[in-house]
Amino acid sequence: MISDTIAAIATGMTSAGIGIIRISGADAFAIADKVFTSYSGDKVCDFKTHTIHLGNIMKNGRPFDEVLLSVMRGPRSYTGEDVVEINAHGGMYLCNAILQIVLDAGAVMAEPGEFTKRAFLNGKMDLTQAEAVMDLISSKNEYAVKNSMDHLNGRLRKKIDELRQKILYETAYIESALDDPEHFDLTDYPEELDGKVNTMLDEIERMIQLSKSGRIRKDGIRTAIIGKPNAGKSSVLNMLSGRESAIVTDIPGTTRDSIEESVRLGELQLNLTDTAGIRDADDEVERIGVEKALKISNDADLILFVVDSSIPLDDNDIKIMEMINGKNIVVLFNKTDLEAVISVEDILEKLGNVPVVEFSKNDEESDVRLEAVLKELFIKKEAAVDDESIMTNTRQLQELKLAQQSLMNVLRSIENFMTEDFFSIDLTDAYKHLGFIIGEEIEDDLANMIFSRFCMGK
Ligand SMILES: Nc1nc2c(ncn2[C@@H]2O[C@H](COP(=O)(O)OP(=O)(O)OP(=O)(O)O)[C@@H](O)[C@H]2O)c(=O)[nH]1
Ligand SMILES: [Mg+2]
Repeated sequence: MISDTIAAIATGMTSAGIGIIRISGADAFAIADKVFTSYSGDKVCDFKTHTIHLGNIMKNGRPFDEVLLSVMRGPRSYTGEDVVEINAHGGMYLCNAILQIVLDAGAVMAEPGEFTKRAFLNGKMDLTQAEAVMDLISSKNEYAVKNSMDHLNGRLRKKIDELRQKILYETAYIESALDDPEHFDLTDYPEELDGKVNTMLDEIERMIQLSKSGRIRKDGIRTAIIGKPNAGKSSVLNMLSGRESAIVTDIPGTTRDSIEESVRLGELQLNLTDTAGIRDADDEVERIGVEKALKISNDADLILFVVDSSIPLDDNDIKIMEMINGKNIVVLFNKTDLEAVISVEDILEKLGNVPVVEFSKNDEESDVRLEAVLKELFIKKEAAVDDESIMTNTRQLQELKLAQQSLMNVLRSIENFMTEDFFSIDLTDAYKHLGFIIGEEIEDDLANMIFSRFCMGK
């Protein structure tokens, strides 16, 4: 049960024009009355809801700061409880001092995210909305803001609800049929259910696919720069980032550890990782670097495969192409300022029809060409999905995948001619995991963990 009245500074911990101290809980008004005297002479307890009042925060019987105090009576407030917000003059010392006065008057310090947690527990929002609040605060670009706002408006919740309703209908049907075989016929049911589950799985698969492009646009494209030693990988990193982040020499094996740089290319954000040149290395340090490069290329959304066009393809190139074949690759046909001894076709022969960009660190148009190709790959294709609500939260995605698993188990049971109660078990599991996404039947520990990642005062 929620019994404490909590308080925290809701604004940033820097000097600013205004600082807000937020109080929420059953005693919010009573506590405010202990610390605040309004110029009108009225008591906070008597203020009308959603009004704002000028007065003083008092300390030891004397005015401490002149503030504007607003009241929101529950349930019409962010947390669903009585809420008071003190708009004080900004400044860390002042805000902390006022918070202390409020705590001395009986409030307890709020945990990070506790206001939003209370909003969730009081049914003001579901978990997708609560998590959207956090995403909104940490948004780094317009796309992220838009997507979080969509979730905050309950669009994702609606989608999950629809799926859950469909599942619930089936479990209810099975239960009824098992209870009352006279009135429900299950003869053709498995086939029918198979069709319905497949439709749900299509929807879920689409959500999972979309989440990838959503994450890419929100957090950037994880891009691995891969190639044999001396292909010019570090030069590519330096050129794109516009600074000398990585050491460049003509000695093969210069880069041993991976180097990261986040760069903006038009609308896209690339989280670049320059890696050690891939070859059979004798040197222990270099060998570890090569292993790391391979792992990074495995986890990447995009591989920039750098090929030195001024020398013949060798075993290292061939080996790398075999390893990355089938992944999301853009070939950088590099060092085009030198005379080419290989052709683009030599590479496409091995890799199939992947995009190729002619690149040279001495040609300033190189990154413009790369940008055009990446736009084609990552933005054009996705333009059609702009209107959809995209799940980008890892926790939610995990639950969605578990629901997907459970539904696949249903299909398997149907295939194996299992009895209907088996369908029911997995359908119920799927229902449960979808429920966890929106925060239904979620355990206390999990709620605590999720909200502890919020910032203070939210
Ligand atoms: N002419 C020309 N030389 C280049 C170009 N890019 C890189 N180089 C040269 O190629 C050599 C290797 O460049 P790096 O960028 O260090 O290559 P790397 O792939 O990072 O090499 P490792 O870290 O050893 O795997 C250096 O001498 C660079 O100056 C280019 O576009 N044109
Ligand atoms: Mg290098």
